[in-house]
Amino acid sequence: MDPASTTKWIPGPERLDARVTGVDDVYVIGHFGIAHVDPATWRLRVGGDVATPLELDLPALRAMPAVDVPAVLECFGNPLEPGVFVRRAANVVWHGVPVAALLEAAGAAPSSALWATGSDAGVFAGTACTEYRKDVPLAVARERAVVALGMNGAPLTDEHGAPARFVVPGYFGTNNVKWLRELTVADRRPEHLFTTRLYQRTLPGDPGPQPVRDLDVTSVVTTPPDGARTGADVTVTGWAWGAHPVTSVEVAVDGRWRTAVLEPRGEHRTWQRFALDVTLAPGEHVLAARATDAAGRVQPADGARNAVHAVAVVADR
Ligand SMILES: Nc1nc2c(c(=O)[nH]1)N[C@H]1C(S)=C(S)[C@@H](COP(=O)(O)O)O[C@H]1N2
Ligand SMILES: [Mo]
Repeated sequence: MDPASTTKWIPGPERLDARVTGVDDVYVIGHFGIAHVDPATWRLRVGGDVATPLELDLPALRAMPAVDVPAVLECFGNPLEPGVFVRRAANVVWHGVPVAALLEAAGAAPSSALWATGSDAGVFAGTACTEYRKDVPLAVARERAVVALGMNGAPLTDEHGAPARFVVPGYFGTNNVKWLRELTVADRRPEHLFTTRLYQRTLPGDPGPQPVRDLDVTSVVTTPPDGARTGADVTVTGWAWGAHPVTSVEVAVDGRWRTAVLEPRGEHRTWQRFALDVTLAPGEHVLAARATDAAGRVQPADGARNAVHAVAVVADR
């Protein structure tokens, strides 16, 4: 990565045991570093293919009806090494204004795309950018995106995109544009480093490279932590998530897989708790978890960014 880009904090899986990740344990990524936006002069513009372009200041946005949306926030990974699983993930509660209300107020045309533009700019991967920009299908934005003003009951911090941030639950973190300054209704995808060049991949069956949007099926063991000394009786627990509900999680002790207890996902695109009680013989063991989702996707054993997560422990007698 370029020196300007910031990876401030990537907590280990053992820090992710809480259902709602504390703000201090939410990883921080900024391709051009961390922006500092003056909330007094900040405006959100809603434009492009709309009947009435909007320009809202912070009090105006705060005055609109808001919702609380728990959702997984996960980084796709280093866009220059898309096969490497960096395990930057969190589960947070966004507080914000539904994008549908903004589109309604602006009289958005029935177009195909919504562009979200951030206030940060700089050089990444040798390319100068005048903004950070993403695009998502307009229908998806209308269905579930929010302009978030808060995280976990507090206003957004600068690191996480203050004063306002675009959030699409169920999509990879890259789509959740921090320091949001503009939403643009359009009938095409924008040409940009972060839309059509990076954060693309070709999955089996795809006609060509596609933007990374839907979260992969993933699970992570949060207890016991890697390297732990345990007793004989151990509950292996962690979180499983993806764009689709996770329908089963298996836990392996030294390569022998058993079905874990898994909570259903519920209304929001959050992560789901799994747990399995196991009895370990004295000595070293490898504990692993593997999730399957409602679309039939299974975490691969290795060689993928969402490969099975394993921890090594030592059981005392
Ligand atoms: N404006 C802007 N938004 C951005 C980014 C960025 O560099 N600039 N990085 C994206 C990426 S790749 C991720 S994973 C998430 C990280 O959000 P966080 O730092 O709040 O965890 O922000 C996304 N939104
Ligand atoms: Mo990311």
